[in-house]
Amino acid sequence: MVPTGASRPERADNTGMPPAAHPPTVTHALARLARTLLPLLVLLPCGAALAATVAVTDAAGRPIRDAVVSVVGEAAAAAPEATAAIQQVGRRFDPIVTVVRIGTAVAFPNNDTVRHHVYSFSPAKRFEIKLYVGTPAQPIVFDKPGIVTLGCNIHDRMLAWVVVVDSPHFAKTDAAGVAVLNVPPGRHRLRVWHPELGEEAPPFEASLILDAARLVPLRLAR
Ligand SMILES: [Cu+2]
Repeated sequence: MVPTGASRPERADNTGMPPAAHPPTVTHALARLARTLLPLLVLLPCGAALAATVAVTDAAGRPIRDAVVSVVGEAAAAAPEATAAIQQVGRRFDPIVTVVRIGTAVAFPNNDTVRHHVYSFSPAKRFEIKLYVGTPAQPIVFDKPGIVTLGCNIHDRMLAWVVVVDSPHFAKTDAAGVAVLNVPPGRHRLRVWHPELGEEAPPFEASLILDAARLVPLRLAR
């Protein structure tokens, strides 16, 4: 039997067949396979938590990039003292979507020569960093869960989002719509958010059985 790409990657590993030996279906399938195999090979000897991969698509089956996937209902530990950065470059925020755990301090380095004025009116975090260049001395600590929409007072087109999650397990999908979660195998309740859903929409949730050997489809269809 020829493995069908992403569905049973461990078979490909056992047979020693390189990805190139698979039917040339779609390059996406191979990319996903590689993405699935790599964490599998790295993490298998450790036991416990394994890298589980989910493939987020829209209702038509097209991959969705920059979707945030988090695991719901896991006990939250103390503040992680984590940090992140969202730069401004070319009059854009980079990255456009950032997912952080509650308590994360986010820096907003301005790498442009023009000044930016970063702000948010979102209930989950209201703040502003008035006209500045370089990196502000104080990062912004995101201390409540929710969706935070970022803007720039000078450049109306600048938009970005910070998704603040109350969960130790979260990831953002890549261009192929794939997110990697380091969770124990088994059933997990996943929450998915994407900028097109906006701040107000109820979160999309799905209960899925995850394991390290399978790319689990997650279709955003209500
Ligand atoms: Cu600006």
